[in-house]
Order: sequence, then structure tokens, then C-alpha cells
Amino acid sequence: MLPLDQVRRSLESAGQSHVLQFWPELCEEERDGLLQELSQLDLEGLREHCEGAARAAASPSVRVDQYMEPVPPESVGSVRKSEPDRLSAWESEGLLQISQSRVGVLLLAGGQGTRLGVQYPKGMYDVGLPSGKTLYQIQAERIHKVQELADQKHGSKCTVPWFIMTSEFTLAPTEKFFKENNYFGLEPSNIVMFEQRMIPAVTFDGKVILQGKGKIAMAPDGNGGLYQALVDNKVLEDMKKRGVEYLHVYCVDNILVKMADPVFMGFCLSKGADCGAKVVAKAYPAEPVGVICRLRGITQVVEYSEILPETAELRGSDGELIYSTGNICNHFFTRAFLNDVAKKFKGKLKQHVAIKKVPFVDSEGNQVTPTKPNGIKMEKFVFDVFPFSRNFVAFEVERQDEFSPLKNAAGAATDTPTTARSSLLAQHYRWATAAGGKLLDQHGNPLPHTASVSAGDTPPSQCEISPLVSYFGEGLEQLLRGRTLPSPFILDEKRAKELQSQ
Ligand code: UD2
Repeated sequence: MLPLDQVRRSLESAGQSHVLQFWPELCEEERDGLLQELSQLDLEGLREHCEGAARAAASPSVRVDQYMEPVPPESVGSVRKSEPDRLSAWESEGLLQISQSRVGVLLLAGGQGTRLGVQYPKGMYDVGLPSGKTLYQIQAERIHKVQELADQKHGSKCTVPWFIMTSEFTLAPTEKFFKENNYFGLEPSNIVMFEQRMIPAVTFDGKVILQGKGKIAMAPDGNGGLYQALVDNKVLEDMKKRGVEYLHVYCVDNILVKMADPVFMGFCLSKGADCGAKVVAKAYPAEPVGVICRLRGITQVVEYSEILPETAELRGSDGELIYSTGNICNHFFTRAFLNDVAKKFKGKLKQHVAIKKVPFVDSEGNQVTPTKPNGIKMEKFVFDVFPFSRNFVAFEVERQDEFSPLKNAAGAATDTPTTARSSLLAQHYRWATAAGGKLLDQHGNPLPHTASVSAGDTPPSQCEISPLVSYFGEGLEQLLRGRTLPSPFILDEKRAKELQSQ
């Protein structure tokens, strides 16, 4: 912790002395807390941060729309348009790399989940599946299974380490949750949690906002804070020690996420890519996903919050959206590329401005809950490194198989616990019927043998297949062919063993 005098001088020279305005009123504990918080700030860069935020918020936002061009469809790889042989070759390559413990997964989990409105990290959310599993448990079990698939194929004993970026808001509860759940059966030493930086929210005239008399309003520095956090916490060195060469980076709330997806890994490797992104065709123009496009000839993502509605709505002569390649926050990076970013590019990442309502204490010491936006939060985006890549690739996957994010609380029109749950159950319905299972509805009536149940539909049966039994629909025929499956039907490891022995 820095001495008070030093902090006071730094704040003065940054034009932020008001931060200590209520110091005389604070008790010992509050003083310690504030000093601790201030000691962790980059005090030297504080003036630049505050003035920069105020400048950025005041300047008319530079519209990128006029420079946007769609990416040529032929430059985007695609599950739908690829021959089964090609897909299976990519998958084999991915599994080979996984079997050699050269692949890691990296979860971005430092966000506050404001839209979902829960007070705990989103990964701990239970969307109401018959099994009651949380997003974290589903992800852990998929890691387990993909390791097993790679081991079975190559006679190895591999590890897919799980790197988890948290923030001050999410680190402690995430650690506690993993511990209480016995790390979901994974080896704790292969789960590496680290913290991203927090930065102060700032008023429109460039002053740090006090959230309480002894507390600064802080927010994580965006998921692009990843690159600084990798350096701060020596995570790249850790990856190197473990022999990890390739990373699958993903966001916490997609219930269908294919952890360390061998097909995506294999695709990116076959193209010699150092950086890649999975995309889906956008469902509707205003869908809150960034779009992959070219800006002045360079492929990158324009975030949904920074594109004009009229641009998002543009359609070609075939009626399809022109900007349809939706980013789903599932990225591929080589460790070499991450090293380059850490050394050369992380200081060049764009700062994005978010204007928010930030509760504060006014100069008279009154607690105020603002009714209109009063604060600036600066954020970096994880995909803003794409332009630094030497060979970036995009890979289109099927939405119903790979993308159903949990963003909003129950009752919203899209991306809710209900839609996430339905997407997973619909997928498992498709897998079970494709494997020859005969599903029954809740009243015991036979359901059509159809594989067309899709993400938006309410699945006609509660059929849930544990990732420990099947990673992506494989291996189910021997268990389910010709069997009648009641609803609810939970196929976990125990049930799978019973079915095998019958
Ligand atoms: C993200 C993508 C968007 C689209 C969408 C799909 C970014 C910047 N935008 O938008 O283009 O792909 O996801 O679902 O990637 N996070 C942190 N630290 C932070 C802020 C966020 O780790 O400071 C994590 C957060 O916990 C989550 C992920 O980043 O896992 C995405 O954050 P979000 O849900 O706020 O992003 P969203 O939906 O606006």
C-alpha cells in the first residue's frame, strides 16, 4: 500500500484531489480500503485516463459505417458448406493437437452481467435444465469429454488447461464456487484464474467518480483488458510452461459453446491462421453481436453498439443482410500471436466509450442515484487485436448447434434463461432422434422422429444428455438406437452405463 502523502500528491498532479475530500470523515477501515484501491491504480496515467475519457465522450463519435465493406463470402470457412470429409479432417487435426496438450481454453468472465441482473458471476447461473447444471458445470464437463475423446483416439493422457479471466467482481465468488463444486472433477492445478484490471469511471468533465465517500466507482476495463491481464499475471509464461500453443477464447454465457472445438482448431490450423473468429449468420439486423467486416480493407469486428441501424439493416438483391457475419465471441489465437500482442500491440488497442448511469456521492456528501447517464466507462474489446494478425480467418458455424447466449433476465424477448435452456434441450432432442431413440412427450405419447427441432422452439421433450456422455452428439447410437425415451430423460454417465449393460 502506498503512503497517504504520496497518493495525495499524485492525485493533486492528476487534477483529482476531490477523491480525498471525505478522508477526515472516514473510519480506519474505510481509509485502509480507499488507500488500497488508490494504490492499485495507475496514478501516473490517471490524468491521461480522465482527460482522455472526457475528450472521447465529448468528441462526435467517428462513424465507421462509411468505410465498411462486407467480407467476401468465399473468405469465410463454413460448417454448412464444407464436405463431411473436410470437417472430419479438421476435427482429427484438432483432436491430435488436443491429445498433445497443445490446446487451452480461455474464458472471459470478468463482466458484471448487468443485463441478466444477478449479483453473482454469470457462469454460476442455472437456466433450469432437468439436471440443474450451471453454465460452469456444462463447460467443465465439455473439457473433460474433449480430453477423453482425444485420449481415446491417440492413446494419450492429455490436459486442456482452463484459463479464466475474472475481475474484482467475479474472482472471489468464482473461486469459491469452483472449490465448493470440487472443480467439477477437473484437476485444480489445470484451472488458472487471474484478474483483469479495473479502471475508474469518470464524469463528463474528467473527474473520477466517487461511488461512496471512501470508494471510487470502478469498472473492469472491458474484455480487451485480457491482453494486459495476461502480462500482469504472467499467464503467457504459464501457457508456455504447459506447452500450450493454441487457445480457444470464449465468452461465459453461450450455453452451446464447444470447448476447445476440435473442428474450429483444425480449420484455423489448416489455414495457418494466427487468429480466428467463429461467426453465425445474424438472426435479425439489431441482434447484439458485432459484425466481421472490412474497414479500409482490413478485416475486423465492428461492435453492435457502434454500427448505425440503417447499416445493420442493409440487404443485398437476394434479400439477405449485407452485414450478416455475426461475431459470437469465440476466438482462436496462437500463443505466438498473443505474445506479439502483449509485446507490441496492447497499448494500441482502441478505447471504446460507454456512457452509463453511475451512482455517486456529490460534493456535499449526498448519495445520488442518477436518473440520466452521468459517467464514462472506457472499455477495450477482445477482438480489436484482429487487425494486428498476419493471417485472420473467420469460420461460420450453425447457430442452432453453437450459439445461444444468456444475456437477459426472464421475460425479455431474446437471449434469456428460457431460450438458452430450450436451445440445449432442442439440440439434445435432435441428437437423440438422430441416434435412433424414440422420444415420448410428458404424457407418454410418441414424438415425431424428426431432427428439425431448432433453438427458438420449445422442445417437445425434456431430453438432456450430459457432456460427460457425449461432447457433440457422438457415441449415442449404441446407447439409444431403438429405445423408447420418456420425458424427462436425463442421460448421465450412470444411465449410460445401465443402458450399455442392458
Ligand atoms: C460480446 C461481443 C459481441 C458478440 C456477443 C455475443 C465483445 C466486445 N462483444 O458482446 O460482439 O460476440 O458477445 O454474445 O466481445 N467480459 C470480461 N471483462 C469485461 C467485460 C466483459 O471478461 O470487462 C466478458 C464477459 O464476462 C463475457 C464476455 O466478456 O463473458 C462478453 O461480454 P458481454 O457479455 O458484456 O458482451 P456483449 O454481449 O456485449
